[in-house]
This record gives sequence, structure tokens and C-alpha cells, in this order.
Amino acid sequence: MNSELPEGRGAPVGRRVFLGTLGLGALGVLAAPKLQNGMESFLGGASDLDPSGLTGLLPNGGGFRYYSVTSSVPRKNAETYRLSVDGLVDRPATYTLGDLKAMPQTRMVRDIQCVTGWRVPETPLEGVRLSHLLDAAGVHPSAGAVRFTCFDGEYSESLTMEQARRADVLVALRMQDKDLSHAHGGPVRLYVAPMYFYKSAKWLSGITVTEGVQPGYWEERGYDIDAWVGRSNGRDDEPTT
Ligand SMILES: Nc1nc2c(c(=O)[nH]1)N[C@H]1C(S)=C(S)[C@@H](COP(=O)(O)O)O[C@H]1N2
Ligand SMILES: [Mo]
Repeated sequence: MNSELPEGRGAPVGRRVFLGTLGLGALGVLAAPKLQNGMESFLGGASDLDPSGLTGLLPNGGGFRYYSVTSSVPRKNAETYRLSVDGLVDRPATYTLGDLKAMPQTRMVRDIQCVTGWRVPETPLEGVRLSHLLDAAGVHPSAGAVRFTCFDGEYSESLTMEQARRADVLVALRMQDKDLSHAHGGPVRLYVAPMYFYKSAKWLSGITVTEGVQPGYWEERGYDIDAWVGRSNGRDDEPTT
């Protein structure tokens, strides 16, 4: 496990950086890009923590950085991928990739913004509105939130029911007008357009309707649950959309 560096990887100094970030609050978050860059040169590209060699800028990634809190993630394809919807719903369901592709698709072009500072402007994302899957499942009136789990076995995220029902929250199948690659969380990731990119859980495998919000992976490590771009994690500027 190498999960303790904020949004980064690397066990050796992870603990210290993690504690520092919590203690510094907003300052710690602002310092994160520097720490991350430092860690990348420290790791020097491919390493045991990054068997893919994808540390840093992805080829053809146009500014994206690769993130995974686990050192490896199983690959899923159209045959093996499944998405379950369960919890406080009338009709729990399990979808294949084909099922999801057959549903109405929504395409949005927005800036992607990581909380550590990097940004990828005007990126097309495409997929099924989360609200569509929630409607299909029949959410109980007592439900207040949605929890997301991933087939990396480690990452999780949450949204309030109100956030989850927004039209700009997708279960995404495509990014930059291509099927989502494994590195970007394919075949299916969450996309929460108005929030920092850590809300957009990669390798999405479970959607569970819950009573209240359960903090996700980074939120248990000090990042804001309501991660509005420009209005969270120590920033109070206007949303940049
Ligand atoms: N399963 C999973 N989802 C994840 C992460 C992760 O480590 N594991 N990292 C998050 C963070 S911090 C960011 S910035 C984006 C990175 O997405 P990318 O690798 O496609 O650039 O994924 C988010 N979703
Ligand atoms: Mo991030």
C-alpha cells in the first residue's frame, strides 16, 4: 500500500507529507502540486510503485496525470465488466458494458481540474447520466446519498443524492471521444463535472444508495467531501467551470 501521499504515490515520505497536509489545511493543499512533482522526479518514472511506467504525464494524455491509489488494477473488458446498483433501491441491478452503451448517452465538454493544480481544458466526456440509473433503480425516499466503489478494490467516493441527480454527473464510457482507456479508469468511470477530479472515481464497479454520505478515499485523508471546483479545499474563488 502506498496511499498516504495526498493524491500521489510513494511510501517513503508519504506519512510525513500526509500529516503535514492535514495540519496545514488549505496551505497543505496548495503545496500538493509541488510535493507531487517532487515525488515524480524522486520515483524517476517507472518503479515498483508504478509498474506501468505511467507516472506523470500520460502519452497522448494532453496534460492528464495518471492516478491510482493501488499499485495495480485488474483489467476489465466488455465481457468481464459489471456495474452493480444496490442499497436503498426497489430494483437492484447489474449492468454489462453493453447494457450501459444501449442507454441514452450524454456528451459534455468541460475543463477537468485536479485539486493539486493541473487542469485539462475543454475535455469531452460521454456516458449515461447517473440520474438515469438511479431512476431505473427506484431510490427509496429515505435515501440521502450515493456511494461509489471501484474494481481496484480500494478507492471509493460519495455524493449527496442532490449532487448525484445533477445533469452534469455521468457514468462515463468515453473521454476525448474515445472509449475510456484502462489508465483513465476504463471501461467505466464516474464523472462529476463541477467538482475536483478526485470525485470522478475510476474503474467504477458499484453504486450503492445509502442513507447518508460516507466519506470517500481522499476525504478520509483530509480532502473536502463537497469538492466544488474553486469553492472547496481551501479555495473560495468563483467556480471556473
Ligand atoms: N479508482 C480510482 N479513481 C480515481 C483515483 C484513484 O486513485 N483511483 N484518483 C482520482 C484523482 S485524485 C484524479 S485527479 C483522477 C485522475 O484521473 P486520470 O488518471 O484519468 O487522470 O482520478 C480520480 N479517481
Ligand atoms: Mo486528483
